[in-house]
Amino acid sequence: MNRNQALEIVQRSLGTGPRYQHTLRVLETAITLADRFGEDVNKVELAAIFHDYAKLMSIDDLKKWLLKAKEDSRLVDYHSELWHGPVAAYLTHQEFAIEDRDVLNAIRYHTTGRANMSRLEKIIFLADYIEPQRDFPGIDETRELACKNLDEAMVKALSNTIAFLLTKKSAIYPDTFEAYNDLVKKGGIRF
Ligand code: DGI
Ligand code: FE
Ligand code: FE
Repeated sequence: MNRNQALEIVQRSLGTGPRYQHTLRVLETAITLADRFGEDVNKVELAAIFHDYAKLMSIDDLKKWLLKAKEDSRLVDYHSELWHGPVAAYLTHQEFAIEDRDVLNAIRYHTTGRANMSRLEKIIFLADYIEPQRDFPGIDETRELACKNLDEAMVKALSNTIAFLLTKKSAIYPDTFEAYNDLVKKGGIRF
């Protein structure tokens, strides 16, 4: 499937409004990161275009698809914001015959992160986090780090997200902690 076919499919689900515009910005940001870090641009394009494919689904429908996909049963005990990634990966595979595991995992884990993320997974996670219209505390530092080192940018993005969730007393999905732990340990444990 090429870029335009994928965009057409996603437009049918997201329309051309803000969520689609976000997808286009993630696509451009992800391509910049792919060029910088030598990732396969076709894979990056597919993963970026489909990453929020399920974003506008109702919570009931997302839950139904999680069951059908035999997804991690813990997900239903965490924030429903996390569910659209796994559902998008399932539907992209089932409905559009995208078979590339790395592409599917980049879509699957863009909401949560996980330990041992591939370069493609990190690129999609970060592009989603730093696309030009995002405005979180600490975003500029994450953008600067993403020009130099994907792992350091990931640690920054994950720690920002975890800190934000702590301020809200939200539960934190274990894969997010595992992504963070994995990357800080690889960078050398600091006490
Ligand atoms: O779909 P987007 O709006 O583009 O962004 P996203 O896919 O990153 O949305 C996931 C959001 O879910 C994230 O920004 C914060 C929220 N969230 C709630 N619980 C968790 C969580 N994010 C992570 N990583 N881990 C959680 O446990
Ligand atoms: Fe998302
Ligand atoms: Fe997104």
